[in-house]
Amino acid sequence: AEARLQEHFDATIGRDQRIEPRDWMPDGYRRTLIRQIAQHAHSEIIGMQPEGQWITRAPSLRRKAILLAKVQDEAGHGLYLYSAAETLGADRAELTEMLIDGRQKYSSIFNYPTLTFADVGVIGWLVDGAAICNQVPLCRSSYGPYARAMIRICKEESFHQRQGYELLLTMMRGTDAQREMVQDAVNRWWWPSLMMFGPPDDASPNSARSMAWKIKRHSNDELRQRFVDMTVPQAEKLGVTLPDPELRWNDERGHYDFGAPDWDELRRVISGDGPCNAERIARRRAAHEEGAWVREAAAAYAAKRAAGRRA
Ligand code: FAQ
Repeated sequence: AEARLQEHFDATIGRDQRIEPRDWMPDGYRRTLIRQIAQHAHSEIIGMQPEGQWITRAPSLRRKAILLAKVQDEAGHGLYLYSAAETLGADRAELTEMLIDGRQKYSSIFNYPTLTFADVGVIGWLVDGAAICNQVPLCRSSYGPYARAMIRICKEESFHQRQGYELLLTMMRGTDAQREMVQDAVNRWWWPSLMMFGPPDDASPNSARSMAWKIKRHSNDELRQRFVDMTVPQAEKLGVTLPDPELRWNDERGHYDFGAPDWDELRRVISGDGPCNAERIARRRAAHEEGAWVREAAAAYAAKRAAGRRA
């Protein structure tokens, strides 16, 4: 019977149709999806912190309103994604526990500090730009609830990217000091943004399997190249320099050549030793503990309602 189920699953993937929660799926497929979706959800939730720190220091009411909306969207994305993971049988409370005790990962990018308000613009432009590059193909991921969640998330990410680019355009029209702030932020965020796409293909243990299952549609290096090609003209328009001496157009390939990120740095940051890892997790743990009374009250209220209905 298992062989027939496997055959049906393979045929569904082969026809580019979606796998839905009630369908049979191989254990490895389920595990891989829970891993990737949970990491993605954790990234959205931890990703609220670097920019969130600027909400009280935004330079105008308009910038504050935009930033508040963006950070709230990220909370929404996290909740959406936890729900998608729950359709696979994962327990959200358990996923949160695994995040705060270090058993599950979140994106390396959120372990870098936001030093000036220009960082808010550069996160929108580069980090959300990279996120879009990576996530648009996930709208065609083989698992239905994940793919559908990505559609809405990508629409919101595109607003996030634009608000960042518009912020930077405004700063570049400002004073020399503002232009220097933008360039400094670009220098600090460029390489970590390239690392968001993951290790190079020959060092990416999950890629081949995930691509065969059509969870991932492109390899890490393909998407990294796509991001570079998309971003270089935007940098020129903005008037900033990307900090890579090897960056140049390659006519033969029809793509930009670029230097290699520091893969040791990525390994260090992923394994918990980045500039802000400890701070990010401590903040998340504190928020979880401070929220315990809300969860208890909600559970008590639900129990009371259920008892009332039985009476
Ligand atoms: N950071 O074999 P692969 C956002 C891990 S966007 C940390 O290549 P895979 C929006 C990887 O998990 C950011 N860990 O793995 C936003 C694996 O570890 P494991 C979130 C990384 O899964 C913007 C190991 O290394 N986006 O939040 C990283 O095939 C602004 C080997 O790697 C997503 O999660 C990394 N950079 O490919 C929010 C997108 N790279 O689990 C707020 C969905 C790799 O075996 C503000 N995810 N690792 O122990 C994906 O597309 C994939 O999971 C990749 C990694 C491409 C990230």
